Amino acid sequence: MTKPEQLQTVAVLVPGHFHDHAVERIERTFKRVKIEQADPALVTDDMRRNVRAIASFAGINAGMMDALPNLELIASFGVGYDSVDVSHAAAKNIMVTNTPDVLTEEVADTTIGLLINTIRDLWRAETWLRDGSWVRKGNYPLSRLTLRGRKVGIFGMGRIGQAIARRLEAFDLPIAYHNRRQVEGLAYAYHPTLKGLAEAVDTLISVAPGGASTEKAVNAEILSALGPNGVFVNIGRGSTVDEPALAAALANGTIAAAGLDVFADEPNVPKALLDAPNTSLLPHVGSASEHTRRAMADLCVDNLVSWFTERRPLTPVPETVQVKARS
Ligand code: NAP
Ligand code: 8YV
Repeated sequence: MTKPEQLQTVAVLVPGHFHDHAVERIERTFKRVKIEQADPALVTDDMRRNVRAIASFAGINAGMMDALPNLELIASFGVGYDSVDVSHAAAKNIMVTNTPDVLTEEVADTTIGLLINTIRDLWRAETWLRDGSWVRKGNYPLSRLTLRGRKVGIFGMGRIGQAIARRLEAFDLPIAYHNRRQVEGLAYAYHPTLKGLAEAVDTLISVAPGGASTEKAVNAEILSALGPNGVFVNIGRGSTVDEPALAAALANGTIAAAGLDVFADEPNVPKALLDAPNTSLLPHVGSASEHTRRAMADLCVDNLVSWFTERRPLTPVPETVQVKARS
């Protein structure tokens, strides 16, 4: 254990740009070590000898972990940690923490906004007002789609999925979901396959994590099962979608519209999705309010403090929960 007043001796590596409040707390509490990006080629001898933790937005790969023999903890900023090689971390006895719960309600709010924006064309209607079309051309055309009468399926009924479902209950819409395991005590209809869920609903919201088990899970077959009145919303990870298949489904009427906050190769968005008249696109802003990002920053740094003072993490990811602190 390190006494709180001795934390200044603990070197914490912070790659690239990081959240201002987190940086300020890390500087006040620990010895912050800067590196341009999480690239093992940039690791100096001094870092190799001294760095005991990383606090990062960015992905941390096996090479980066191997370059830092005294690394004990990766405090990842965000609930999704698909960009951290957690199996390598577990094998090397490195703890990984994330920032769950503190962003759940914010991300669920954003999802509902994106869903309505997509279905009721609100961003185009606002552009119509702002560019003078209302004055020159008259009323904005009626929206082709409505939320009324829809059946909603949630792919990834975890913390955020359940917060989205709670909101949708107030909209009087039936809700179903797909996870690998049924959630005990949850009254919504469970589908053991994503295809079964897509067949049963006309509105599919994906809030599943990234990673090998969900890679391109939303593909041509799933979109075809959703059908021509289908709306797809993705607030989870871009890697879960076959983007060329989605662009084709939007162009040929296989589904009606899509609302996307996340993309496979951020910040690059495929031109076919940008040009499609039936998409609503956001630049990964699910949790992006000052309030929620500050709460995420605090939890990220609280994990560092707890690890080095109490030798236990606050919010370890399941894959490294068994990792023990070195004495
Ligand atoms: P969570 O509580 O862990 O929920 C994830 C859910 O996905 C679980 O219910 C899990 O159930 C299910 N799942 C995982 N792998 C699956 C698979 N292969 N097939 C089917 N279902 C699967 O996580 P959360 O806090 O709700 O966050 C979910 C994700 O949202 C994050 O991982 C992140 O990628 C994304 N996110 C995005 C933003 C944004 O700004 N757009 C913000 C925050 C989070 P089973 O284990 O039973 O399958
Ligand atoms: C953040 C997210 O945009 O928490 C997540 O998984 O995707 C978002 O909240 C991201 O973590 C910022 O790095």
